[in-house]
Amino acid sequence: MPAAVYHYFPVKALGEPIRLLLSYGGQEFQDDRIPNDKWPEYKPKTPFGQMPVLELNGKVYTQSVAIARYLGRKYGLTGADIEEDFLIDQYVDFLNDIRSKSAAVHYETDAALKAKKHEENAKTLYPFLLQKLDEIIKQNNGYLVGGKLTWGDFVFTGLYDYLKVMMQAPDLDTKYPRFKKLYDTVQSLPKVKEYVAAAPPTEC
Ligand SMILES: N[C@@H](CCC(=O)N[C@@H](CS)C(=O)NCC(=O)O)C(=O)O
Repeated sequence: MPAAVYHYFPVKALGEPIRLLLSYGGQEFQDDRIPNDKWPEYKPKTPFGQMPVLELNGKVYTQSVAIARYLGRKYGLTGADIEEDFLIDQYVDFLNDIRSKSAAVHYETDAALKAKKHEENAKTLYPFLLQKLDEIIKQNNGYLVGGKLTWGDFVFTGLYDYLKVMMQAPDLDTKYPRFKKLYDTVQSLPKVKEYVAAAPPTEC
């Protein structure tokens, strides 16, 4: 068995930040993309009945943010002090709030209700949240925290395509060029770039 096996669905979504971090850290891993029809078989073997799950050096890790923070520490992608570490946590939680608010609409099964909820969010909530996020990146010289690369930037980049789809915002790159610039910065890190080039293409 390889030293690392990473289990997630065959999409980016919540799983991609960890694939990007493992790649950045030069950690070879088996990218085990479990399709929906195979999930019921694997689910009972996971710690909490959910993915992502990372097997590394004989240990099992789960919870996407905890894993991202752990790999961030491992690969020197933390803040300069506990104040910056706090800010990374704060902004990663904020990103996940944006994710869960847009997911609540994206996964709504009643089409009319979905359209209504989307219209409401697109009018005020999404612009409010996205402007806040843009301001954070502006104040931090193109990154989330401290004007330098941290594991929070990997969470942002990994979630970005998923957020675009869930918010029905294909124009996010042009509306908020700082988002695209940060995304490109992370995606063009040499080892990350190698992973991205070889990864199966998925919309989000
Ligand atoms: N808090 C968890 C949430 C994990 C989660 O929601 N995983 C979803 C996929 S994104 C899942 O495993 N869904 C299948 C299921 O619950 O059966 C984390 O951040 O890792």
